Amino acid sequence: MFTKVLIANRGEIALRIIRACKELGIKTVAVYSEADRDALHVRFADEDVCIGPASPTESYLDMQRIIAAAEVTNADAIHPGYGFLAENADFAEVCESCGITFIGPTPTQIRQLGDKVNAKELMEKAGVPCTPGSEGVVPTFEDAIGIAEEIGYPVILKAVSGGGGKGMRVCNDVSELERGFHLCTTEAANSFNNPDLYLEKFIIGPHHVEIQIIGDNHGNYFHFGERDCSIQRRHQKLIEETPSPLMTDDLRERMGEAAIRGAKMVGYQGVGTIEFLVNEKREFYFMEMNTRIQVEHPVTEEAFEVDLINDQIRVAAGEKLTYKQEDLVHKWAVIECRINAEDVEKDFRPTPGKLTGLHVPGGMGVRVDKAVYTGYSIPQYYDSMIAKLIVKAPTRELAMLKMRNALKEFIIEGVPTTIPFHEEIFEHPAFIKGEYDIAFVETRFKQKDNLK
Ligand code: MV4
Repeated sequence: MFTKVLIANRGEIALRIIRACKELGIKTVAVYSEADRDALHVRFADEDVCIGPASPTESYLDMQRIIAAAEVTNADAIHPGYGFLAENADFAEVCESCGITFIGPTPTQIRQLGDKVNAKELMEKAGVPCTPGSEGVVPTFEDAIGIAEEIGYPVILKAVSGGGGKGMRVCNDVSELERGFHLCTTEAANSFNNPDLYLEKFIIGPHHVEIQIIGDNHGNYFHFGERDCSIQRRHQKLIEETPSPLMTDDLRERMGEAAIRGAKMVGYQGVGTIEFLVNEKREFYFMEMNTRIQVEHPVTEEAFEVDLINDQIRVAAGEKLTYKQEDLVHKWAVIECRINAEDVEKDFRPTPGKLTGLHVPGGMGVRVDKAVYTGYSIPQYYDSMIAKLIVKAPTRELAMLKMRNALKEFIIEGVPTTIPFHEEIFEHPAFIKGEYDIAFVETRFKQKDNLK
């Protein structure tokens, strides 16, 4: 096992990782920017190193500074958390070459799955259902038209190096495809340094359902069911839940098995998530694979009563997983609300500032993952998520009731937050019935803002 882990992150995930390390008897090193001197991850780690100014590129994204911090503190592993350097294959490689374990998959695996066309080809080979579309990169606009005519409109153009919704365009006919092809190519070249596009049939009205998996380096693979992440806005997830309202035991087993086949195909090591689109007919299609621990991992932890960060660290240290798939049972209905410092009335604009008052909900089945406290000033430089409210109950109805009560108890003074948004969602008849898809917030959830 590691003796000292450096956490190359901040906020609630840094605290989550520090806690897991403490329970494993591992010493911790926090790194922080000048904007994070008063952050809790600095206070709770055994050691801390200031790595630079507030700007992420000069601190949490600066590989050299992070490696230097690991070397001076003699850390034997780095946990990247999510975001920042978590899916940076070059960083994983630099860690390796410095004799520091990167807690995550290998650089090759990150690279293979970060290239969306390559990932899709691998999944297809593994027998994971994929969306009909181009075989690899579409070289020209003429090729795109040919493929679109074969598979039928609407189609979606995607950047090979894209992700998180950037560099995508839906096209309903030839003229939209012509325009879209050029716009998307330019956008991809500018954003990802790679103009390559591929094309897929556009799946209408699906859920975003992702499967949590883990692999050790002894050839053992397990899945922990699904999270439904369809409640999102501009590709920012707002609510995640399990079970998915459209899940059945049979579908969970089939998606779980498909996810494991995909992971096995690359010899995947660590925790990972396979994202799928699932339509009303419960047909599922591979979207992409995330090679990191995700924000919403507590949903799975609570539903299955597992500790994914603990498992992640242990497999990175070479330990063998001792689960049996049949022992991994879905025990609870779990819902997570992301509480962001954002003004819902002003197009979800971030609202950094001082937290003058804070009351956190509690009680049975209520978990709050956060790193803020009364008097803390939320910096402007980073993500606006300040807390995750996670509730679990025997049924979805009871979990929703618990969430409504917990949201009422959650008092944050000083900055506007997304709590009022969540309160509205949990009163929405369609959401309550589980009748939603990935377009719910932007189309069917009526907000004053959306009506303009
Ligand atoms: C799609 C799709 C419909 N059909 N692919 C969005 C993020 C990126 N990972 C892929 N995305 C989509 N791919 C096909 N063939 C719809 C989306 C999509 C989406 C997916 C999940 C959650 C929110 C979304 C919002 C808009 C579009």
